[in-house]
Amino acid sequence: MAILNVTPDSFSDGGRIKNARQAIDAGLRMAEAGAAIIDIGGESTRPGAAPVAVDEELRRVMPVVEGLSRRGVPVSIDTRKARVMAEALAAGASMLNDVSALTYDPESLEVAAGSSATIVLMHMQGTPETMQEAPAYADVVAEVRAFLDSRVAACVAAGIAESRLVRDPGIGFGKTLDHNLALLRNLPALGSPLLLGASRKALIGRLTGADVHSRLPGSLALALHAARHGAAWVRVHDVAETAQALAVWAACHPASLGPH
Ligand code: PT1
Repeated sequence: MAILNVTPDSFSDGGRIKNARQAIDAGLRMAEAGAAIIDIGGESTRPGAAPVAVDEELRRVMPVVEGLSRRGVPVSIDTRKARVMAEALAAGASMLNDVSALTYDPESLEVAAGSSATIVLMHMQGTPETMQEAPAYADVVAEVRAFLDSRVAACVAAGIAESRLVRDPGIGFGKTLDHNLALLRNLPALGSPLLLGASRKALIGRLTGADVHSRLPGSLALALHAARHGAAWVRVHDVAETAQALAVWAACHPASLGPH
């Protein structure tokens, strides 16, 4: 899964049309580089980020969802809002990626149930604005597992086939370094299928001192770690580099991935 952020800070200048065109080009390049799906997001959910109004989020993401879908590129919509989900689905998105696991918007479960999309259910403690202030758990692995189980159960009760659901521990979402490491050391305990999003995240900086622009090696290590422990998906910025790392790794692990 390739990350395609369509937020003001992710584009230099120019109008919305120019930015949409740049984003579509970036998405096409990531698909060519080996991404199975492009995850389009118009509301940052990194630590400290403020919410975005629904109309603004739609203005950011819809031209890109439409542009990539029209060109046959599989699209995932990274949103917490039911209306953004519904419009992206209507334009051709085939995956819903919700960092709130369909808890933020009371209408999102119904939108998801009315679609045939694959749905990513992610764990977060708190909200993006404040989640890193004082994350606390008695047993982070058990609590994340229980939350994911409860969201899977809510989706199944709403009529969504369990085969459409993907679990995500939410690396960096209301977690200290130790919480993130406990989850990474216990991925199989979280259930399956699993998606891991750790690309360029702060834990790599905490472990190595690398700043956000120098975290490709750590990101590759985390992608390979996730694959080794059975993750079905990795959400990454650096598609070509990750695809190469996974292809070489898969050739050495014939049972795990790839055509061998
Ligand atoms: C993720 C994810 C996401 N991450 C899914 N969607 C972000 N399913 C956005 C940091 O610690 O992991 N899974 N959508 C980006 N959010 C963050 C969070 C970015 C923490 C950076 C950090 O640096």
